[in-house]
Amino acid sequence: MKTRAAVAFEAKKPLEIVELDLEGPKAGEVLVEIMATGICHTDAYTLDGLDSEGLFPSVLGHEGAGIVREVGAGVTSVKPGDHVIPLYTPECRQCKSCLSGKTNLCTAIRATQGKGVMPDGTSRFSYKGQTIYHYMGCSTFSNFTVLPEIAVAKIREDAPFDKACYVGCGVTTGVGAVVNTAKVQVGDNVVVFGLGGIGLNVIQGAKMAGADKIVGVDINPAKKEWGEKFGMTHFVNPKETKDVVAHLVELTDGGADYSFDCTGNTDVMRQALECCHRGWGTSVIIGVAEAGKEISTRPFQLVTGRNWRGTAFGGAKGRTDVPKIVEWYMNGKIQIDPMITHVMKLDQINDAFDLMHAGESIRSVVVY
Ligand code: NAD
Ligand code: AHE
Ligand code: ZN
Repeated sequence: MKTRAAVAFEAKKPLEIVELDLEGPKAGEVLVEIMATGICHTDAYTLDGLDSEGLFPSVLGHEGAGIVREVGAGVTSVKPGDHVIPLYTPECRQCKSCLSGKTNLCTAIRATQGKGVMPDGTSRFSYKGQTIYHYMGCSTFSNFTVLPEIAVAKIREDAPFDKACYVGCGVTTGVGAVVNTAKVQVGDNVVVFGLGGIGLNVIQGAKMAGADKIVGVDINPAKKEWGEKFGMTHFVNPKETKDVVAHLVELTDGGADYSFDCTGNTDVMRQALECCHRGWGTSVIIGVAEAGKEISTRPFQLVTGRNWRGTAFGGAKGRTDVPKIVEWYMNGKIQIDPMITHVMKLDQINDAFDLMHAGESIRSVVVY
């Protein structure tokens, strides 16, 4: 079949809207009509050529929602007409990682996913006979896409696609980092670096968990008002603060119980660790750093009890947890609507990247 898609033909070049050829689903795969997709900073990072796994030409996008239109042989968990969210972190429930109960990082198809192909080693997308690669196993910047069955979460049918798509990455990552990874407790003090599409979800997760102080840190002063909408109690602008770490330690009465990096900047990651409380504070890295970057700190920071860890997709097990997060949204436990600042058609998708880089959007959503 044909599908309209925004294709990343080369790094650092705008996406091009073209008609691609799309092969139907093979065994264990499903064809999904994407109804809406968010644009996450990770898409921009890959398009900017900063991802060591980045492949071109490819169809980016990993934050979508849509409807199953066709299933391949052997598919049993979903059927045509089901509403689903594509999962860049699948859940096979059979691999060592899934069975461990210790991680959400299913390994069933990770190797082929990183190579931009389906589990059988081939791509379903092509353009004028040339292979176009999949991205993070999702490729939601295409109106139709093919996904392995284990990489779709079935959601309730009354959830609006233009909001539910955000659960495909940003909402789950931010809220999940708080509830699944850090397991923030009532009364904890939390510091969040980077108040974008992820950081604001960390803030709303921390508020939901009953955190006491929720300190937001951002170099963009406009983010103060944004943080306050979701439960931030204090705002720090590093550009106006002499010693950010010392200031945060003082604000949190000795240091954060939990801090979160949502910037992808390795210098910020160090500050996030070092503002944690001596003896127990834990810093969670969410931000994705550009290829070649490394984190550093004095080992003394760890010797004296600070913990450094990271999280992907908020530690969420996709097929199990994503439908629950959609429920939380539908029941009013978490907010999504105010964070979706821009809604556009596919042919305007490059504007979404410009808005993100200019710090003018929280989330842009393309509706097909
Ligand atoms: P975004 O562009 O919406 O937000 C980034 C925010 O960080 C902006 O508000 C910006 O002003 C702020 N910022 C930038 N430099 C800063 C600095 N030096 N100090 C303080 N604040 C600073 O991006 P996003 O979509 O929220 O994504 C944030 C990061 O999380 C990206 O690196 C993205 O790739 C990553 N991410 C990771 C996961 C995961 O599973 N681990 C999932 C989604 C996104
Ligand atoms: N491909 C990059 C790493 C990118 C990365 O860390 N991706 C996160 C999700 S970001 C979503 O916006 C992730 O899930 N990581 C776990 C995984 O298995 O990819 C690189 O550095 O090579
Ligand atoms: Zn993302």
